[in-house]
Amino acid sequence: MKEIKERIDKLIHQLKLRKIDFYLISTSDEFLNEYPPNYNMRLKWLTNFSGSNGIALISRSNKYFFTDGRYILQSKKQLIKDFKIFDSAKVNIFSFVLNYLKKKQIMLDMRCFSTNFVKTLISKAKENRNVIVNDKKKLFDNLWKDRPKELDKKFFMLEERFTGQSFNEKVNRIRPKDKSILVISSPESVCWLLNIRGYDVENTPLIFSRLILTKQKIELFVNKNKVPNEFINKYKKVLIFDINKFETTISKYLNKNILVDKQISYFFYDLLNNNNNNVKLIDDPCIKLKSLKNSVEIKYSKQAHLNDGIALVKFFKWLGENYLKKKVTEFLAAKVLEDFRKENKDFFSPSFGTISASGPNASIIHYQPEQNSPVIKEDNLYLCDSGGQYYGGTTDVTRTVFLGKKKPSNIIKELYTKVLIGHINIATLKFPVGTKGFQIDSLARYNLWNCGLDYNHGTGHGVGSFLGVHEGPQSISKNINNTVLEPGMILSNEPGYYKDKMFGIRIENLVLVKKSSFKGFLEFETLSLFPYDLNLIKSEMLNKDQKKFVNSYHSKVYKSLSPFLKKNYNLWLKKKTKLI
Ligand SMILES: [Mn+2]
Repeated sequence: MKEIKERIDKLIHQLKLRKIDFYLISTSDEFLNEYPPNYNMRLKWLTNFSGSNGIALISRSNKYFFTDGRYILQSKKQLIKDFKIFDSAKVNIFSFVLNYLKKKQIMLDMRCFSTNFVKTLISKAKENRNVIVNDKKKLFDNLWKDRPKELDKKFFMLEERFTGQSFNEKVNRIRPKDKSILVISSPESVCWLLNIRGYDVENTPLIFSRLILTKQKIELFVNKNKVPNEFINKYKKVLIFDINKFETTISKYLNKNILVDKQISYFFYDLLNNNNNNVKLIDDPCIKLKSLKNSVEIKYSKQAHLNDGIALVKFFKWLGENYLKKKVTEFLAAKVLEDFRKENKDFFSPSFGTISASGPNASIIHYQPEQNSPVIKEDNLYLCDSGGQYYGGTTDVTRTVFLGKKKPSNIIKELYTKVLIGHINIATLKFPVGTKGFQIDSLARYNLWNCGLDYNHGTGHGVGSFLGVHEGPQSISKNINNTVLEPGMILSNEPGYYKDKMFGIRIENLVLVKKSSFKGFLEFETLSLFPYDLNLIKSEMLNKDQKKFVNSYHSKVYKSLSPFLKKNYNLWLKKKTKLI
């Protein structure tokens, strides 16, 4: 912690020299991804906060931190005591600046914040004559002396048998038909569009890149050392530039019609918005298209879920048999699970850092065990939220199990069953075409709400095809999101319940939106394949249809996985999927 204090003090010293009151810094980098690489984890380096969503606002006398419900407990643990922490659902950075700051100079690196963010911040700041200043001279980056280096590992091309759509087809769907210039700033969109994947981010096969598309030209901006010869030979129409040329290229545009995605960093938007250009902020057209999985992507997603189910059976059987005999730490459990996933030849990497949490640690929604993590304890709940990137598909699955010789308490069983009912409400729902995710979110919370309980995270997020484990535009959440749920979208279904410092329960499957047999209605097909914990289900709380769902899901799990498992695993799985 001494190191952290010194870093913050150095930053404050620099602010003083420049007569700046506050420095604003967040978890995102210039590519605005949820998970930046270690060499861009500025907030973590400065504050020790390792979560995926946080904003710090730092002055000589005050330190504020904003994060969402998933990370409140974690930030309290990781940050130095001087920070005052806010749940951004209640006080976010914008309302804070508006209500609590007056005539302050606030500096931030405008490369690392979206256009929307900076525009909103500037407008809120103005009201009390606060001024937003760009960290042009990289004051912050200059403080970070021992910054890790970027790796130059070559990217690779995904064959059409995995993507179901060629790069040409995709480009033709979004390319401007007139003289406009379309600027795609999101690396995820570029990877989807070009059917390429790489190694720039841990757990997501991303390549840091940008793309410019006109009626005639396709210009790719990427670290040239990462481009394989195969790509140069096959994609002859793509002009390749070094990623550093992006800034100079767009700053040269003059009198152009430019379409650019809303999510571009403010710094680049500002460059475009010069020289008499007509800049229109649009929804990145790739985002919607990539959310609608084609039949090939669905096929590979199902294959990935089958692979994943096999690994989960091996893992949970191993865990049940070993946690008493050996000292199994949360960290070791995560490692063993990863090793079982690795047995599959199509496994690429985990899809995020495994949340392997025993007892009270599971109440930290995005807890990640470190090497010195505690041993998994007996007669406790154990929560494991993990996923895999497989060639062609991405998975994300959570199971909460009771480990112990005693029986779980009645109250734990009741809470687990309430969470399960919410999960089943989503899994079995039929809903009219045109329904948006936020309109069904309360169905997952209904049983908890009626007891005055809730969970502090969304019910469902979109999931990519061998790409981001969190992707838009769809979601199931309390937050209003006007994206309509459409056939082909994949989402998570993950209600939970958490008791601070005591335990955590979450049940998560991925679901695919598809047409229902009722005309004009849609429904979900559950993709994940692993049983719920029968020891934790209070079956008298389930109605006939809910019991039927559990039984038919469990029989599907057994039927799907058993042909690929040896006899001892099947005996175990049979017990775990017996009728209730
Ligand atoms: Mn999830």
